[in-house]
Amino acid sequence: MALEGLANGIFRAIGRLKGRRRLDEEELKDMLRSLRRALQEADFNVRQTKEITDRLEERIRNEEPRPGITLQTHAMNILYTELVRMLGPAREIRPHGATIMMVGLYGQGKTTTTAKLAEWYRRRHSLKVAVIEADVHRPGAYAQLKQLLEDSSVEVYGEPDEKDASAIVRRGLAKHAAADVVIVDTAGRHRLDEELVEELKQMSDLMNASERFLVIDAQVGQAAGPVAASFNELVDVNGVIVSKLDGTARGGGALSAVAATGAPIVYVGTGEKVADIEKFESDRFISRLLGMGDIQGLIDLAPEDLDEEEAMRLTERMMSGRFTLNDMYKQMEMMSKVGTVDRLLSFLPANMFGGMGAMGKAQKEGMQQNLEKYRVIMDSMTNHEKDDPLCLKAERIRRVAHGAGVKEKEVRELIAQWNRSKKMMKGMSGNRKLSKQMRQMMKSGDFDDMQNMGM
Ligand SMILES: Nc1nc2c(ncn2[C@@H]2O[C@H](COP(=O)(O)OP(=O)(O)OP(=O)(O)O)[C@@H](O)[C@H]2O)c(=O)[nH]1
Ligand SMILES: [Mg+2]
Repeated sequence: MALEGLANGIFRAIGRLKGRRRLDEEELKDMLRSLRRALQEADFNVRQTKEITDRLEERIRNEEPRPGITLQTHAMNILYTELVRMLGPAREIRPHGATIMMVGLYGQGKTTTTAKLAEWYRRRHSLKVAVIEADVHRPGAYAQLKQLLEDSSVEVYGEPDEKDASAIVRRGLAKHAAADVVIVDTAGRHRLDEELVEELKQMSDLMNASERFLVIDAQVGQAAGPVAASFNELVDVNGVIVSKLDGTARGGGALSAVAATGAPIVYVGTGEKVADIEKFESDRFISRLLGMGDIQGLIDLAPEDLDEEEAMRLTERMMSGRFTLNDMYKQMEMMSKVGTVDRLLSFLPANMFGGMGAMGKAQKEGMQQNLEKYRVIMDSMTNHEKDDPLCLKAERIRRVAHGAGVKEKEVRELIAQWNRSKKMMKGMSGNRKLSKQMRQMMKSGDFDDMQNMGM
């Protein structure tokens, strides 16, 4: 997960409140100091760090947690609100009909992000997408973009030998006039100099770009602020994409510094692969960071071949408290389609699956291997057994193990896993606030009120 260090730091600080009803002066100071350190390590600046910790201190001193809410949850909720406020409201992008110009300094991830966005719009919005490579300075830019999209039906336009970027854009736009959305990758620079400014302005005018997306590497931390501000002034950036959030401890600083300039963060990059992009909405992002889960993000993550209706049916059943081995099987099937378990778990509340969200890396890898094995075992079961795993006593277990070519112990493990998942599902369906929200969400098809469910 991105910003893992920050999350751990916050958990360490707020974790001191676990099981406590109040704090003495020294404990409170200790907790705030530890939180301050976590924020600073994530490269939040001094002012932002102070703002957040001051607010927390004030509210912990003066507010009683609502009845039934522990001091720890109370503190988490305060932090949630403060961080969301700091990162600002989301901006909705309507890609249909858009012409998008990508801008940014050298090596920030423009070309990679161009491919990521193209795939995102093709997959998530079912749009016909074309990309144009207009970087005439970086050798091999066209080949790079082409390669990133080699498995995709996105059209890649480029003229590797042409030196005039505007000419490429003009011809590319003409050729792909029928595309629903066109994304143009441009050249980077060492810094924003006159020449680049001219080139960008010219190109922006030429393509009449409806979106001007600035790509900034999260690694630069707070320095992302001035970069965003200067690009903003020149080409009126209307969306910032913070890339490489996966590879740095300083991402918190980059995000907060960009937000402070007033330019909305619209996506974040979380890896080198084309699929490693996420829509950025501060509330959902922070909710995940603080282990509260992000259901919409989970749905966004699902690949196109995931049966959404099936996912809904499954959710409904989960909420009803009924959960057969078949349900778990389907759930696992979805998980394996989504990609790594690790990625999936980062979207779930930390206490889901009996704390699986907080599993170590080795444990998570272990789980991935288990998925395969469980699948084989279940294939040896009758439907009745999958519906009602409790009927699996010694003799049936022996038969299933034999059929699947595994040890009996492994069949028992599967049943134990199902038992744990079932308990967790029960816990969720017992959470009335959550069930109500889930049901409403399913009825209205509006997922936005799923945020901060406080599971
Ligand atoms: N880990 C990680 N790496 C990324 C991400 N986005 C881009 N990269 C890597 O960063 C490097 C530079 O990315 P490019 O897309 O070539 O950057 P660029 O801005 O087009 O670079 P120039 O065209 O040279 O200015 C590549 O090695 C990418 O794989 C990300 O979100 N996470
Ligand atoms: Mg490039």
